[in-house]
Amino acid sequence: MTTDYRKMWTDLGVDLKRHDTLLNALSLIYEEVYLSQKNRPKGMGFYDFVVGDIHGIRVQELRQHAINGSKVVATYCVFVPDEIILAADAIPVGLCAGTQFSVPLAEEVLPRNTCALIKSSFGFKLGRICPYVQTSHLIVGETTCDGKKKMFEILGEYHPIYIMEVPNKKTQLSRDLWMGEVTAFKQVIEKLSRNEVTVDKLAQAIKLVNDRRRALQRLYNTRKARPVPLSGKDALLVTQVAFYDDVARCIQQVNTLCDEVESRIASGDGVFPANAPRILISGSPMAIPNWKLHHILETAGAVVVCEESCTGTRYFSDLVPEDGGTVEEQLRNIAERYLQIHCACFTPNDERLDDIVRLVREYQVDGVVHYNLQFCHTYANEAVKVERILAKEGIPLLRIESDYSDEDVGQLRTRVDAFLEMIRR
Ligand code: BJ8
Repeated sequence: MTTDYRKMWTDLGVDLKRHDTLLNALSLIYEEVYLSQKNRPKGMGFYDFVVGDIHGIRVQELRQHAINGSKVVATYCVFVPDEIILAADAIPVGLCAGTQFSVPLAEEVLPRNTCALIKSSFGFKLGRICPYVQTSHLIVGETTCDGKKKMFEILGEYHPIYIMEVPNKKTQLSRDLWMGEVTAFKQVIEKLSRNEVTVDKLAQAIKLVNDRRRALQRLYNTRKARPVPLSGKDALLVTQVAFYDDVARCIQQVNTLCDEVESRIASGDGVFPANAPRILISGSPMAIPNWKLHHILETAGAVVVCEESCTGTRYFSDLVPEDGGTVEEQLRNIAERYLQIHCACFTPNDERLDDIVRLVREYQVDGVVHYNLQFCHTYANEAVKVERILAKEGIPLLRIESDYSDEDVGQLRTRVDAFLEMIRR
């Protein structure tokens, strides 16, 4: 990193000592996990730069927006509609919560038997480690799972917070409740930003966020090729960065990468041999810098071709219809689209099972790895149904439960090796 951002971080109240330790550790991990890969697309250079500058330029941009009077709205879940935030000239930023670094701090307050994603996000605020949190004017939480819901109550003692109630069913009653929540959220954001969400503004924002979804869909489509033109690790990183990058820049970078990757497909250039076992990972999201499972799989000779998760297909599948003629119609379109996210917080959630089977076929998958973060009860319990449907379809499955620490890496490698051996037979 060439620019010295220390003054900015200090002004934001970041604990520089802890922050230095985090950035040093991240740079070592990135080198080992990412820069060691061979034959990566040139377009990944942008993402190498972004990670190398992870708390630099983007934070500076957000801070400048804030100085100019815009509001920064931080989120943890794909249920919070970016469209509404953007339509009010505010900036959404998806917070990362994928590192073990902030977990011990969180455990001083929260129960240890809480999922790593919850502890990691809480620890970032508690330890004043993340400049994105520090820059934000409001954190928007949700009621998707009990652990998060109760953590947000405590997080509210440290930062302004607003909670959206996500229903647990997809009945008409639940749809009406969710429409009410989306409408109330618009009012909260209008009040925060002091900007009205108009039909024109919302139409522009819907189109912009859809364009990001289209770009990511395009990238994922390239992973259906054999041989695969980019690694699962690289594709995961592109999605992770999309959560906090400027939306227009994200669209442009992803499409540039797609141009290159599509020409690789045309010339038969791949990053793994054509016969490498093709893996679908399904389950809990992997927030940056949680690259553990992808790294284990891809250094064992497999290639991850798709993620059925909120840092994968659930983030960008389904567009918001762009033809709403009134704000109410647009909000209904937004509400309906977001209810198509098949998170395990819903009961029943059989659409997710259908998605997994469909993705296995579309991406020519040889085996599924079901991933759930330790202490995440919704995904752990839903794995029972995933196991049944995949057994019925004759698709091999490996169930992994893990956290952000390195303690189980050896054991995971052994299990992954055995699974790949079984697939190859
Ligand atoms: S829409 S998956 S991003 S809630 S892993 S904190 S569920 S105990 S992250 Fe998620 Fe939204 Fe659903 Fe997606 Fe709780 Fe489970 Fe932890 Fe989780």
